[in-house]
Order: sequence, then C-alpha cells, then structure tokens
Amino acid sequence: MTSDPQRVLVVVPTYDELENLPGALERLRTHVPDADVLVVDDGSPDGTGELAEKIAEREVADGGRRRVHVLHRAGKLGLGTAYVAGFGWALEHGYDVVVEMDADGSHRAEDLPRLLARTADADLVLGSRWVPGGSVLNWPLSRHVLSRGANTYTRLILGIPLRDATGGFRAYRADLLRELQLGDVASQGYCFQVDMAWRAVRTGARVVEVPITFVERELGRSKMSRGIVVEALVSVTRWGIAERSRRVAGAFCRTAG
Ligand SMILES: Nc1nc2c(ncn2[C@@H]2O[C@H](COP(=O)(O)OP(=O)(O)O)[C@@H](O)[C@H]2O)c(=O)[nH]1
Ligand SMILES: [Mg+2]
Repeated sequence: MTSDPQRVLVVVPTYDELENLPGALERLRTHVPDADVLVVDDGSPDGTGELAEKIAEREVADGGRRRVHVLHRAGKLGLGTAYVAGFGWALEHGYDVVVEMDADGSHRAEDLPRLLARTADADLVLGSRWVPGGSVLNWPLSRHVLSRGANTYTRLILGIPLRDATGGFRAYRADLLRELQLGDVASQGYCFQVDMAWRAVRTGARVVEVPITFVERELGRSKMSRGIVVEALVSVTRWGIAERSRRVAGAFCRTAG
C-alpha cells in the first residue's frame, strides 16, 4: 500500500527582501517543486509583498498550479509572530509538514530535500550549522563567536542536546505544531527559534539535526538587532532557571515521598 505524498508548506517571512525574494522562490521551485510557499510579508516598504503576489499570479497565468501564497500583515510585527501566523495558516490548510526558511539566500533550497526526508522519522528537523558537515559561509569571526556561544549557553542552561537551537531553517511535522500551544508564543528573533525547539523537546518530540551550509546574505540588510540578542539571552536564562527549579522541586518531592 502506498501512502499519499506529504503536503509541504515553506513559510518565508519577509521584510524588505525585494532583491532576494525572486531568487529564493525560483530555487525552491527547482529543488522542491512539489512544496507550496507562504510568504508572510509585514507591509515591506520596498514592495516585497506586492512582488510576491505578482510572482504567484504569473505562475498561475503561465499554466502552473497555485504554488505561492502571500499573507500580508499591516506592519513590522516581528519574526516570531510572522511564523506563528504562517503556522496557523498551514494548519488551517491541511499541510503535513511546515518549513521555516529565510528569504535572503542564507538557507539553501538544495539542502531542503534532506531535511524533508528526515521528517519521516522525526517531528522536528533542525537545519544545523554546528554539527559535523554543517558550515557557515561569509561570516566575520564575531558572528561565529556569537552564534556558537549562544548555542553552547542554550544547550547547557536548558540541558538540551541540540547544537543549533537558534537556527531558522527547519521542518516541523504539523502534528507537532498542533501540540505546541502556538497561541502563547511571545518570543521574537533567535529567541523564537529556541522557544520552539525547547517546547518540542519538552513535549517529548523527536528532534534531530541535519547539517546545512548557511550562506550570509549578499543583498539587502539584516533586521536582527542588539535588542533581539538581549531578548534571547534574558529569556533563555529565565527558562533555564525555571527548569532547574522544577528539577530540584521534582527531586525533592521524589525524595520526600
Ligand atoms: N515578516 C517579517 N519578516 C521578518 C521580520 N524580521 C526579519 N524578517 C525576515 O526574516 C528573515 C531573517 O531575517 P534576517 O534579517 O536575515 O536575520 P539574520 O539572518 O539573523 O540576520 C528574512 O527573510 C527577513 O526578511 C519581521 O519583523 N517580519
Ligand atoms: Mg539573514
């Protein structure tokens, strides 16, 4: 008996990615032709949202299926809420697997089939820069130090075995997203990625890491700020302390009982 093919939705958040979006959509079409794409645009002043609509319509006019969809939001509301909105859309529309992917070329569509293959035996597949075989191209030393340091800190303070919990190239099984209480996710930026991985681990989900090559953007500019790094540091520290207190309380109750 053959099972139905999985319906895959790639959620691509955008803010001012006019130069990058056409290439990103084209590479997805080449490497994962069966996947649909949802662009979640936060009213980009440079017209990225309108461009996404045009590409979607042109593909249909050229006789293709409706592959690209666009969710327009009123203004820059942040990466975390963009993903939560995209995940909600994916669940409403019955997708089986939902992918997070940046529009700026950092996440290579050619790596995506390997991530998708692992969703057969995992609930969350992390594209990982920091496992053997993973790498980053064109980063200054300072970004390497920041990312490796943040991931080491996260691993130790939360006590989770993940090497790259801050990365934003990953594939979720829709069943896992349904379990993760998306309504109360308030994190943005890198913190959002850690929050989701941490929630997945706590629900007992199967989380695996697959090596990827991350390529720093060549066009446009990063929207990440010092505030986003601080948010991640504060939140991860808070979760780590809460987790330790829970474990100590649990051990105490077991001993006392
Ligand atoms: N919808 C939406 N997308 C965003 C927002 N902030 C960043 N992005 C997108 O998220 C992706 C990653 O952002 P980027 O600035 O490249 O972060 P970096 O790779 O960590 O430097 C890109 O596709 C951005 O356009 C936001 O507030 N709303
Ligand atoms: Mg980027």
